[in-house]
Amino acid sequence: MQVNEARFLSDLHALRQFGASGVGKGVVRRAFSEADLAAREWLADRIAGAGLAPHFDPVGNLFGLAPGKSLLIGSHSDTQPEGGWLDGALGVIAGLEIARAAAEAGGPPISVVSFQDEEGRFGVTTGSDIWSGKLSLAEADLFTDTDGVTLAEARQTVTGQAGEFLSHDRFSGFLEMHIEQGPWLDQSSERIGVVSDIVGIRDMRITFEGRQNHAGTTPMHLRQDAFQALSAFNTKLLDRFANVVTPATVWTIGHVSLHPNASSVVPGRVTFSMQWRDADLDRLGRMEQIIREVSDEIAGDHGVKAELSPVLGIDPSAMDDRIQAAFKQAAEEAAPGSWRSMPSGALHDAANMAAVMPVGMLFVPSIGGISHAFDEDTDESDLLLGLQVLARAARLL
Ligand code: HGY
Ligand code: MN
Ligand code: MN
Repeated sequence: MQVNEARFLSDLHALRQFGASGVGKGVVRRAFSEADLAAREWLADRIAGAGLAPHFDPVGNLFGLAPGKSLLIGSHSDTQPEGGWLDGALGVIAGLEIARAAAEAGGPPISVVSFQDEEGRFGVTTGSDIWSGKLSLAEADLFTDTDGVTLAEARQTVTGQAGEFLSHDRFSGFLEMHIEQGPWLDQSSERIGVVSDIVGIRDMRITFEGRQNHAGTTPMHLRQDAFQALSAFNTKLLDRFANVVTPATVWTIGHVSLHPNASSVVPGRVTFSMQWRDADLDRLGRMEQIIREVSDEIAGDHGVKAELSPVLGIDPSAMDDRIQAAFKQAAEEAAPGSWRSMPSGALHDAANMAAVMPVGMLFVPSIGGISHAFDEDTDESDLLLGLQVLARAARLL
């Protein structure tokens, strides 16, 4: 099996054109958007051209299937509202190239996948959450994006082409190559990361409902101001978390929707995302407890009503030992002394797949440690080295 580097790079750049933002190599390709659906059609054509069978499942995960039992390689091709060109796309196109090269060589049987909504427009990693069986399609159909669109509505666009959910038994394991999206490889000038574990994540929405009123006439002491409640919530949360977190723990309020969002109106309502990540399951639980306590206290102090959504998430997961060993051997052969074993602070479909089959992940460096931003990038030589290490490991396995 011989991978074709020029064909791999050409496909990677072709995928970037779907939803190209016009800012550097940035991409806007949210799950189920026009750009995402067009990219999936293009990918299905490339899959068919590679001699693999394209298969869409009911949530829009796209597979390129080799006959019989196969190794599955891939990632996702949707992006954040402002995304880079490599997050997800790299792993999908690397999977396509290796599956194509294997088909040309007459084996081994390798299939490719592009999961749908890894970036959590609706859930956390929606397509693989559902396929892994952790979440039912019926439950997920009720999830809404930040504009109130449900997954059921969004996936109407793909139900026409959808087949069944595939059996996990079809696959002997799952490999995902990804950009690191953090600073460690870039800072150390190492070129490959072999992932040991993926941290756990929890994600929810919180609403503080106060009283909308006139910003000139309402005395400060009579206000039930939703923004002030959020501001105080954040301050109190930092203070309480300090007793529980480690330097590796992270948490983010990344989406805030303030109503009615006008300068002369005391805000009556705020809805915001609350996300936290850590490698320790117990710590994730203690942080949730603190979030609930602080919400209650803020509701009392500010005269607002706190509503907390159900908590979504993925537990911390370990990568398969045998696959890690194959990656380490392949990395040492291709880049002697220039790789490391490391945990993943970002979430990946591999974390869901670890519950149903042996899984491994490979990282290449992110320039400046930047991702989930238009200027995310990686040196071309590192993209090609990653492809070669992934192909070597696939052969070893
Ligand atoms: O947020 C994450 O870690 C992933 O990119 N969805
Ligand atoms: Mn990703
Ligand atoms: Mn991402």
